[in-house]
Amino acid sequence: MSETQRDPGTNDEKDQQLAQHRIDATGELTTSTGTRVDDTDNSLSAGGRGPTLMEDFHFREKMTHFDHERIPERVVHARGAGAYGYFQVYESLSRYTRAHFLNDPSLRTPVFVRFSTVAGSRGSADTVRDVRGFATKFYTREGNYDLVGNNIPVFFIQDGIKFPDFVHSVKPEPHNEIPQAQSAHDTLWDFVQLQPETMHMMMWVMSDRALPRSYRMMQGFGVHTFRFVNADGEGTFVKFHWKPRLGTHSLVWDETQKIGGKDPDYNRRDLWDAIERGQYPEWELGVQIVPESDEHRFDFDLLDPTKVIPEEEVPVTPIGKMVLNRNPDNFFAETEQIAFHTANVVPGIDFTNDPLLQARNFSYLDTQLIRLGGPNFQQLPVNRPVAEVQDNQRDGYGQHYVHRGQTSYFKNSLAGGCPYLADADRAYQHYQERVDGAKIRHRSESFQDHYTQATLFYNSLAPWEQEHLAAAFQFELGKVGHHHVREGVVEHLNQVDHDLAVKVATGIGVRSPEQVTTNHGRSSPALSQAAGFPETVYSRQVAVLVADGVHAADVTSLRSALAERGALTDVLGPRDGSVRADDGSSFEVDRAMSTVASVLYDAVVVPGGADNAAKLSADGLALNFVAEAFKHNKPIAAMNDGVDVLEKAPLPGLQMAKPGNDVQVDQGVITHRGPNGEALHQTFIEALARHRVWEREVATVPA
Ligand code: HDE
Repeated sequence: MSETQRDPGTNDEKDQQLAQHRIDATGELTTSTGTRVDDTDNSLSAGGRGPTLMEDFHFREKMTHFDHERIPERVVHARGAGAYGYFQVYESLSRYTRAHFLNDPSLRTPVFVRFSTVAGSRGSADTVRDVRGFATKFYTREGNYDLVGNNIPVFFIQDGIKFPDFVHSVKPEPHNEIPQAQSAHDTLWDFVQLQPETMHMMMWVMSDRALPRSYRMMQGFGVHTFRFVNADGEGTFVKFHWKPRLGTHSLVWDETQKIGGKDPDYNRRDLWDAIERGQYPEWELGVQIVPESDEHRFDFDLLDPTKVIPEEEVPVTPIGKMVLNRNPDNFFAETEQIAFHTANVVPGIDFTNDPLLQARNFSYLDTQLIRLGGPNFQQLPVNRPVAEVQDNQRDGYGQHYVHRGQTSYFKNSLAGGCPYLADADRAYQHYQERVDGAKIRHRSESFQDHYTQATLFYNSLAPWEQEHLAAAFQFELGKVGHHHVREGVVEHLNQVDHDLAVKVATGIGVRSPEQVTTNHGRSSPALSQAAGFPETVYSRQVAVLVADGVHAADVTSLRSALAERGALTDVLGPRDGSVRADDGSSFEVDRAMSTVASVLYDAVVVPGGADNAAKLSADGLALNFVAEAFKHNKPIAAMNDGVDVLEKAPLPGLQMAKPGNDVQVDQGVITHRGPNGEALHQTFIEALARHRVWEREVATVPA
């Protein structure tokens, strides 16, 4: 987006600060030291066919810089995409926290958010089965605050000392570096079967949560219990939740695998395009507040990051909203070089003794020292706070500040004592928690229940979500070569839910276990993605299949009905350019069908026109398009002769409209034969707003 197209709301303090660092390509080519260059295609050589000369400083500089262009990728969360925006609190939270950005509802705090997958490397596909990172840097006036969360509210392990073991097990195996960005392999599942604290998280990772339709349709969670501290020094436990305005939605497994090939940048592109279109993604930040006096009220430990606080027990209170409204100018400079750290906190936000959080408070700075090449990475434009920085840190690689004066120590008398100590009421004050205990290596007894909440999660899912989860376990364990590992996981599943364990065991060819426990039967409806989301078609993508002879009015009227609600249509033709409409006019297409696929759309429509239908019915690509959309539970609509195309596609025997029928709906396939093509708009739009048609029987569809 050019400077002039920027949303005026983005011209915030961070944007202004970044403006000083932006460079546009203009004028004459120079070396990095500013000497003008008039030939960058031929190196300096002794004669036309002779050796290249050492003296060619332009060649050497160009090549040397190129040779050093790469930095280490993140050891986890290497693949990501990010954007700028703002956060605004609804009402002052001063009762709980003194954080200035959470006290002033008139303030828009600039943010940068980076979404990521965990296991894959920087160039891996977006739509793999994985947790998604959801990291937010708030550039507050009191310093940077980072909320480094995920789209799943629990974690694999309880103590950070297990993190290297866990990551080694999920990453590609070390002998052959296979598989890339996949959890379906022996070492991960071996880790799981030997470390039962992973079970709750594995249930989430095998659920549809690990296949988000869009970063814009994903929840975010701080995971740990954090602490708010108010101006009187009183602490309150807090869990953070991001809730997307568009609801929480997922892809289906077969679809994600195909997108991995058709468009590996699917989630990254979706975020970028939505922001470029001005359809700014939004989330509401909510908190679960737990008074300190309730610390031991729950049947789990608040410090255990493998547990949620069910929303039915402690509701999530919305406290503010975040809007992402500006794409970065340069991926490397901003999205790659941004450095998040759980220990970047501001007064009023503090930690708890969650052993995973404590470990993170060490790891992020440590890893960034090598990833970003030394101790001055906070000076990189994307990382610079908007708050004033005055420290006595000096020198080091890549020092950008020109510190003036004689002193870089505290106390001093030579610089008037500057920088001097801040007043206590402006400075960060660590929460004065009393701690007392012997030095031991021992996991607390209160961390020992690994199954109750795994069962709670499973019980909370809709039947189709449970089916997807069981299929995911079968798929993943089906890729595990070691039989004892498969059996080990089934033993743990048996502790979660016996029927689930039997189902998975049958699918992967291991002996079904004896029932050892009874499912407790409790559920937490808020954990399901099945209901409770806003039904909207805003920013949804609809494919319209056309060929010569299309009844153009069917397309234009649908397109305007969808556009009114913020949905997008792509008219897909047999070739780029245009097709001939049934009234002889020329009708423009957006893309050639062969360059896209049904997996890149939320729904598909076949408009009327006799020739159109005849051509599409004879086109395997079009028939596969429809069948695949059906297989992936997407709404499908057809008008008049367009219904013939659906009848030719390999779909199960569906009820479709006959001439003169009203709108016919069968398993989310909406058809209409009659003079008024608009008759089905409303039904189609409602189906699209519900995201998918989960009750469909898709097993027999060959796609
Ligand atoms: Fe991270 N994690 N993590 N993590 N994490 C990193 O930091 C780590 C954990 C999360 O977009 C690394 O700069 C340890 C939980 C996100 O740049 C590293 C432990 C949660 C991102 C690191 C955890 C996260 C990271 C890699 C267990 C969700 C990407 C590069 C004690 C609440 C941030 C880097 C971005 C990145 C360590 C567990 C989220 C190595 C040791 C739990 C979103 O420092």
